[in-house]
Amino acid sequence: KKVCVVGLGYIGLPTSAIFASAGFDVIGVDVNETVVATINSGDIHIEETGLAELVNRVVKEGKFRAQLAPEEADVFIIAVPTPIHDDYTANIDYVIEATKSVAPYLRKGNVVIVESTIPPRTMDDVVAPIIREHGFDPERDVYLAHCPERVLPGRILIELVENTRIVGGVTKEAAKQAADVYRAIVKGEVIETEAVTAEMAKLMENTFRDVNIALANELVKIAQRIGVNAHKVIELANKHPRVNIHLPGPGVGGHCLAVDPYFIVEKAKEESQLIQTARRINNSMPHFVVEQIKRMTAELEAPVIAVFGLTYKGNTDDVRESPAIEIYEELCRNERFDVRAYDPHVKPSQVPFPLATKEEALDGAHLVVVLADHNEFKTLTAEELAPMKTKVIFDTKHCVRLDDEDVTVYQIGHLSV
Ligand code: SAJ
Repeated sequence: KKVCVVGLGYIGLPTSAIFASAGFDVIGVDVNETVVATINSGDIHIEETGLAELVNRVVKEGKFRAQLAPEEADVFIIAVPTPIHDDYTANIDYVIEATKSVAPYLRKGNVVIVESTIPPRTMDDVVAPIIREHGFDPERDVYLAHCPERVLPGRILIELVENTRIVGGVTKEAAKQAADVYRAIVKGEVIETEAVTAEMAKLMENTFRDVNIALANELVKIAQRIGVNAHKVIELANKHPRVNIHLPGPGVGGHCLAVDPYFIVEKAKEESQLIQTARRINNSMPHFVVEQIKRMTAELEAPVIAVFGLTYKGNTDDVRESPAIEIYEELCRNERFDVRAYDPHVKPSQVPFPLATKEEALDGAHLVVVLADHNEFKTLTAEELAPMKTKVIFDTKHCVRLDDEDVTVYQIGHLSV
C-alpha cells in the first residue's frame, strides 16, 4: 500500500518513517524546499530521539521519499499545523490547503485522514465539503476520518506505536477503513468512533492537562500567601489513590496545551468558563515569576540575573509559546536588571535576542532563574556556580537537585523571602 503524508513536521515526519519501516511505500509532502532536500539526502530538520537514524534508513531503502506536491496513493494523511489567530480562534487554513492539495489526486476508495488538531465539527463542516466540491461523495466515494495525534515530543517514535489511537470517521465505514491503516503500525488499541467525538476527545485530553496544571499553579499562589510548601502539599495529596495534581511551573507553553483549549472555547464560549479561567491562570504565571524575582532581588541596586532555559519544557529545543521567553523579555524591560539568557538546547537563530554561554551568564550574577527542566540543570553543582556573585537559584521547575550549604535554592510555591 502507498501512503502520502502531507506536512513533514514533528508529527508527519515520524509518522512517515514508521509507515515506511512497516513496509508501506511513503511519499512525504512539504511546501518547504529545504525540508524536502534535507530528508531526501537522508537527514532531518528537527530534534527527536531516534528519528534521524530511522529516516536515514527508510530513505536509503527507497521506502520513503519527500517532494513538494502530492501524488496518487491509497491513503492520504494530513499532518499540518493548526496555529491560533490573534483573536484566539483556530487557524485551519493549512488543513484546508492540504485537503485541497490532495483532492486532485484522489480516486474512489481512498482513505483521507486528518491528524492535525482541529476544532469540533471541522471534518463534517469543512473537510467533507471540500471533498464534495472536487466531485466525490464524502460519505461513499472516499473514507474520511480524523485520527488525532497524541504523541509526546521526546517520545514520539515510542508513543506512535504504543499509544491507543482514536479514529473518528465521517461514516462508520470510514472509521473502519482508517482504523485498519493504523492497525498496521500500532501495537496499542485502535478505537473507532465518529469524527466529532474524536475531535473533542483530543481537545479534552490537552484541556484536562491545562486545567490540572492551572490548579497546581493556583496552589503555588495560595501557598505563597499562607506560607506552606506547594510541592510538599502536592506530593502528599497525590498519595491519595485517586488524586493526581500536576506540577506547577513558570507557565504552560508549546503548541498544544497553550492552544487547544481555545478551540473548544471558540465553539462554546458561554459554557467553557473553567477552561477559560485555567488559561488565564496559566498565562499569568510568567508575570508572577517576574514578581517573585523582584521580591528576591529587592535589596540589590543592579541585580544580574542568569535565565537558565528558554524552551517550553525540558530536554527539547522547542521554544514555541514558551513562557520562559516571556519571562526573559519582561525582565529585560525592567531597567534595574542586567539579564543574560542561557540554554544549551537552543541555537541563536531560534530567538530574537542574544544568547550567553553558561560562563557569560553566570559571571557576576546574583541569581539563576531555572525555567526549563533540562537534565543539565537538574545536575547543577556548586562548582559550576563559582563565577556568581551570590549563589542563589530560583527553581521554577522544582528540578534542581543541588544541596550545598553555599547555595540557596528557592522553589516556586515555597518562598520565604
Ligand atoms: N507542564 C506543567 N506541569 C505539568 C506538566 C506540563 O507546567 O505537570 C507544562 C510544560 O512545562 C509545558 C506544557 O505544560 O510548558 C506542556 O507540556 P506537556 O509535556 O504536558 O505536553 P506537550 O505540549 O509537549 O504535549 C501534549 C501531550 N498531551 C497530553 O499529555 C495530554 C501530547 O500527548 C500531545 O500529543 C501533544 O500535547 C499534542 O500534540 O497535542
